[in-house]
Amino acid sequence: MSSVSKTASKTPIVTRPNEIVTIERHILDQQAAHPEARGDLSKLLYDIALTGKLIAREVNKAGLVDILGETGVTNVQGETVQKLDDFANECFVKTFDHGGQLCVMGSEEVDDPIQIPSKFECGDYVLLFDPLDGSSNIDVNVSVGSIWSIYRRKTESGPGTLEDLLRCGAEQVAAGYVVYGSSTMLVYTTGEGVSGFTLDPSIGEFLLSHPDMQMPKAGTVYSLNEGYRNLFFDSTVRYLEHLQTNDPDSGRPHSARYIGSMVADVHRTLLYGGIFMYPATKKAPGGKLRLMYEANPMGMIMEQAGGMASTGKERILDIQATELHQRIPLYMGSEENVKLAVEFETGVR
Ligand code: AHM
Ligand code: MG
Repeated sequence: MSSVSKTASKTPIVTRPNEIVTIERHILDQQAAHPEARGDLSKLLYDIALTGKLIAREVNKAGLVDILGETGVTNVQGETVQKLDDFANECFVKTFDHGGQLCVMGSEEVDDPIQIPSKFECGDYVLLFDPLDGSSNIDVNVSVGSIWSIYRRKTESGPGTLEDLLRCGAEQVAAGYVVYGSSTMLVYTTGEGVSGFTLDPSIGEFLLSHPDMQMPKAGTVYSLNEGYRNLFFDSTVRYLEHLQTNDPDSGRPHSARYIGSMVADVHRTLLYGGIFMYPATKKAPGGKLRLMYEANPMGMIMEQAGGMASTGKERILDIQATELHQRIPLYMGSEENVKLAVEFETGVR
């Protein structure tokens, strides 16, 4: 492949639905296509929507923090104001620890596995989540998000263990994210394509706004923290130089866009095409982003939308996790763009 096609789409490919479909209805319709399903996965997905709404409500109030009270202190109502990432983490835990569908959870904010309290039943599924990714951006009103993935347990019964959490991304049964932006959107997959829902805050419902999301095969936007250029390995620098070389026939130079909030950067990449990357650096040879909480769920979304997700050398979803908070270099986005990045990273170019 010589380069990314110059006919790459600059407008998102979005099919507008003709009907009003709530996320509940969509989940029910998906479940109906699987008569053998017991409804546990559906219940988990309803609760993801609930958690997204609870966190959206608090994120939207973030700008009022000076009026309502600083985090960590007592506000005028006599309540302690929590840091938003702690609040988001607690929202996930409190929503999911008693439903009977999960046997264990893992959170980017918590060092160890989160067990289901013994007074509640354990179920067949496992939930991993990054409750509020990019939270350092909240003070400047930049979009942040929650990322999650669901697996079937590996152990037979009882409380879940590390074995249930340390998985290969290809085993995910569902994954998605909620982006708290100019509107709140929930995007998810159960392995049958990707659907996007926009929160109508006036009725408190996620409505299907982006059915069957497919990303462009190629795009002309690259997204990474170029401030680390001097720390990148030669293969990455050569790839960047290629993207920046003037070659109008093949659509170069590409444009750079980097928010520094993964959910927002990946969401844009899903809609417009192109590539989002967080490569290995000489300072962080294993990369920064987390395999279980960020790379796997976003990788599944990308693949289900027709894109790719790679470490630069291998498919993200093929990696067997060995540590709960394992980091990984990351290249994800349109198929042509990721293939080209892999060619540079593997020395083919
Ligand atoms: P976090 O989990 O501590 O929020 O870090 C993850 C974030 C991502 O949202 C983003 O892509 C990346 O860190 C930005 O890192 P950098 O500031 O090094 O570019
Ligand atoms: Mg994160």
